[in-house]
Amino acid sequence: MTIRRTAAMVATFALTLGGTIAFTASPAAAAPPSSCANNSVCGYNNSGFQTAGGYEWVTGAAGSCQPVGLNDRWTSVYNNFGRTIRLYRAANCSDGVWSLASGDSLTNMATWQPAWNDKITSVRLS
Ligand SMILES: [Ca+2]
Repeated sequence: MTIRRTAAMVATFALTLGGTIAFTASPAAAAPPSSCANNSVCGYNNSGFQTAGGYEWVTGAAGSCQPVGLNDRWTSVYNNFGRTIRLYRAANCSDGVWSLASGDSLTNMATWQPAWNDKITSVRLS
């Protein structure tokens, strides 16, 4: 699992370099963390997108529901998927929903909304 994710990250970064001109042509929100690849939703165990303590990126087809690897551990999240995404507290995109527009992030769910901190289990890439 770890090896495949690393390979995917390299491929995504290569695409990012190739697409630099296209991306700078459109208005953008705050820049994503350097650890967060394009076309993905990045979740971090700690606040402030810190990679220490564990992080991951979730990607897939638009509209699909994806499981979170760091189940019930996300404290900060950045939506770098390019479309609105929805967060859920249970598997298969059930139990509550919180939408994040493209480029939006939650820097610390522990203070923002404790009921969601360390609760995210699945993501809808809508
Ligand atoms: Ca956490």
